[in-house]
Amino acid sequence: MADVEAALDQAGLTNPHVREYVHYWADLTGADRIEVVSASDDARLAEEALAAGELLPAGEGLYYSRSYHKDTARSEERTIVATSNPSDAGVYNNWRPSSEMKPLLEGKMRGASAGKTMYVVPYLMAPPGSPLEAFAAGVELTDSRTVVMHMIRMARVGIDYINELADPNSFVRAVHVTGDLENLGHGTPEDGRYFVTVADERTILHFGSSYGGNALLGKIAHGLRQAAYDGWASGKFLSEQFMLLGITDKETGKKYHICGGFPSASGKTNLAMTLAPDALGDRYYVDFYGDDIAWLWVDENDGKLYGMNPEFGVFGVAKDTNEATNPTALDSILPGSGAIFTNIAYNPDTHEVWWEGKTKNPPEDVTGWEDWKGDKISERAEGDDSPWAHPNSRFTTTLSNVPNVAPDFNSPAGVPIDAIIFGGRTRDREPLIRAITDLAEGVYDGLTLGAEATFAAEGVDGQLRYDPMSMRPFMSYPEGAYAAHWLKIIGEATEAPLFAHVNWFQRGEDGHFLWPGYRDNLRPLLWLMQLKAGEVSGRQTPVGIIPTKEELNLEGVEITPEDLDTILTIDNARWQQEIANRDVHLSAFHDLPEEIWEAHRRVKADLEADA
Ligand code: GTP
Ligand code: SPV
Ligand code: MN
Repeated sequence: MADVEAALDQAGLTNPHVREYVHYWADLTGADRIEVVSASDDARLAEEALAAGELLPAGEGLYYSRSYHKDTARSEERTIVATSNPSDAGVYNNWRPSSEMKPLLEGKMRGASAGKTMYVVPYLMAPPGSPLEAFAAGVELTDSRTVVMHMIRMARVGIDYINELADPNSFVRAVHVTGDLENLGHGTPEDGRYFVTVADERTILHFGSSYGGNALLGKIAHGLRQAAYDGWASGKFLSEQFMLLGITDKETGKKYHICGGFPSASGKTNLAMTLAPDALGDRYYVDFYGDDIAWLWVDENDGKLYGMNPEFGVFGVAKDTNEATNPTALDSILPGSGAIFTNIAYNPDTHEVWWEGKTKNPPEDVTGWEDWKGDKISERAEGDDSPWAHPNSRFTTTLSNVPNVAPDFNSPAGVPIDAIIFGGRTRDREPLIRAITDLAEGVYDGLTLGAEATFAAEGVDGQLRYDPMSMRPFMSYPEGAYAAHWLKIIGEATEAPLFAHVNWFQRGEDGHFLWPGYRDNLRPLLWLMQLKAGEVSGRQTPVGIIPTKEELNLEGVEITPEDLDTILTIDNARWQQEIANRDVHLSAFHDLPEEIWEAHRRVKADLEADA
C-alpha cells in the first residue's frame, strides 16, 4: 500500500481537498506508489520511460510509443455522460444515471493499479489568469507514465495550479486507470471499457485505454465534455471542438481572429498551422492559437466575444503531414522538441520514423523498419500492403514548438473573435465558402454540419453523418439546450461574429478535389474578412453569401474555370434534398429553440423560391 501522506508532503501538495481525493483513489485502485508530477519532471520521466521500454528513442529529444493494437482511437460507443438528472439525456451524449455508473467504474478500478505507480497530475486548462480559470483546474490520477508525459505536453502541469485555487474544492477529479488491455473484450458484448464523465459532479472516470482522448483527461474529457457542461450550467461560456487562428494583414496592420469546427480528422490542425500561399505571403501572416478546442465567452466590460485555446499542446494526426500539406507541423516535431510519436512506423536501428504521406513512397530500404504494431516490414507476406502507420497515428508536441504560434497564445485575455466557421468533408453541394450574417441562421448552420460517411456501408448516398458544431462525440447535455445556450452567449455580444461554412473537399466526377486546399484555404478566409469590413459584398444566395470570382484573390491558384464555377455555385436541387434530411435530423432534438426552426424554414422557403 502506498504511503500517500508522505508522497503528498514531499511534493508540497497542500490543498486538503486534493489530498483527500488522492487518498480515496489510491486506496481504491491499490496503487503501490504515489508520485506527484510537475512539468519539470519531464526529463526524468522520459529517462525512466526509455529505460522501461515504454518509450523508444526517435532522435534527439524525440520519443516513440505504441499503444495496444486494439486501443488506437477514441471509442464513441464506450463514452458516457452521467449525471443525477435524467433530463440531461440528449441524442448524442449517451446519458446514464451517475448512481449506476459510479459504482460500476469503482468496481472496475478497484485494485486495478496494484503493483503500479499512481501519478498525480495537477493541471490547468487555460492560460493562468483567464476569466474562465475557475473552470480549468483539474487533477488527473493515472497509472501510466506515458500518459503523464502526454499530459505535460498537452496541459499546463504543476502543483501551483491546485495549491492556490480561489476555491480549493473547485477542481475536476479525473481518474484514469489503464486496466488489463489484453483482456477487456474490445468490441464484444462484454466490452469492459468505460469512459465516463460524471458531469454534475465534475468527476471523470476512464477505464480501459491508454490512448489519446481516452486517457489524457485534461484534453477531451475535461476540456470539451466537462467544460461544455460547466459552460452551460454556469451560463457563462461555450466549449467547442474548434481550431483558433489569427490573420494579420501586414499592409494595414489589422489582425483578425477566426475560430471554427470541423469534425475529427477534417483539417483543423492543417488550417490553424497554415502558411499564407506564396503569392500572398508578403502581405498576410497566420498565427496559430489552437487546433482542437476553443472556449468562448463574452467579456462583461467591453461586451465583445472572446476565445482561447485551453490546451498547451497539439495532438495531431500524423498521416499526410508533409512539406506541402503542413510544413509548420513538421517544424514543430524536430529534434529537441520533446515530441512523442504514437503508432507510426519505426526503425529501431536508426530511430527514424515514417507515416503514410510523410514522403510519397515509404523508405526504399526496409531493413530494420517495423510497422505500428512492431511487425517487421521485411517479413510481410507477399501482397500485404496494409499501412505502415495506423491511420489515426499522432504526434504530440507543445504549443511553443509550433513555429507560427501566436505571440499572445498564453494571454489570459483571450482574443476577440471576428468569425466562426464550420466545415466538413462534403464531396458535393457545399460551396467553397458561404457567409451567414444572422445569428440564428449561423447556429442552425452549425447544428446541421455534417461530413460524408467514410465507408460506403456506413452511409446512404448523399446523406451526411451529422456532427453538430463538430461536437457529436463530445456533446454533454441535450442538443436543444445546447442550441439555446449558443443563442444566449453569442447573442450577448455587442458585436456579433460573422458565421461561415467552408468546404475544401468538393470533388469532380473522377474523384479529384476541385479546390487545391491547404495553404490556399487562406483565400476564402481573407474574402470573409473583407466581407466583414464591407470591402466586398459577394452574391446573396438562399444559403448565404458566396464570393464572386472577381472578389476572391486567386493569384497563383491552380484551378480550372469549370471547377471554380462549381465551387462557387449553389446546386438548388441537391440543397432541397439536404433540407429534407435536415428536417429529420433536427426533429430528433427536443426543445430546439423556435429561432432555429424559423431559420430552417426560411432557408427552405428561399431555396424553393430560387429553384
Ligand atoms: P482531430 O485532431 O482528429 O480533431 O482532427 P483535425 O480536424 O485537426 O484534423 P487534421 O487537421 O489532422 O486533418 C487531417 C486530414 O485532413 C488529412 O487527411 C489531410 O490531408 C486532410 N486535409 C486537411 N486540409 C485539407 C485540404 O485543404 N484539402 C484536402 N483535400 N484535404 C485536407
Ligand atoms: C479527436 O479525435 O477529435 C482528437 C483526438 O482530437 S483525441 O484526443 O484522441 O480525441
Ligand atoms: Mn479533435
